[in-house]
Amino acid sequence: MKILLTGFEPFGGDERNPSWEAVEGVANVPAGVTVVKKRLPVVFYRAADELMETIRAERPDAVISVGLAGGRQAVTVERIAVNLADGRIPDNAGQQPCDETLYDAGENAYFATLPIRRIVAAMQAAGIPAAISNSAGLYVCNNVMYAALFLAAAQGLGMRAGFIHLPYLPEQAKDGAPSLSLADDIRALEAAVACTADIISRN
Ligand code: PCA
Repeated sequence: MKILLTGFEPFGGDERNPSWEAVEGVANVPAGVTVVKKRLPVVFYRAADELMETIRAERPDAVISVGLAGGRQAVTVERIAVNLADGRIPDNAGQQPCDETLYDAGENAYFATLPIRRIVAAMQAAGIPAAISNSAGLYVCNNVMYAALFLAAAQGLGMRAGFIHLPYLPEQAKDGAPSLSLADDIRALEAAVACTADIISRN
């Protein structure tokens, strides 16, 4: 079984992005699971294109994409991706779409096909603050989550896909903003991989 994990480069003036650091750190995965890791640019459409190319090349059974949602208190497992791009800040290529449809051929939204509730429960059982989120935002993270689900739906791939947002690292959190350690981020992702692999192996 193959699981693709993606993280992002830093953006918005931050020097670090825990998403890629945590993906890089994932090591403890169930026997029989191969993890492929890919770092994505924080650039609308380019990130999604790179993800879709990697999916075509690697043919994973599941893709778990990861990003930073600074200000959130917990690791959040996203429920839904929407067919819209709207940048609160410019991306790393200076693009700042406003109320733009991502893909004309796509549905308005897709639900994650990862076992999101079980993943949250597994993270909590590991002592990590975790919750379901009902909005992945309208920035590059939503673009990437949407692209994987759109590709899977349009091409009838059996691949499951979804997205996990991480809080700030303690070093990034200013003015009392909530944060989580990189070690906890890594354990959260390992729980997500184990849960996803378990669901796939039962089908
Ligand atoms: N977070 C941004 C994009 C890259 C990242 O790590 C987002 O939530 O859209």
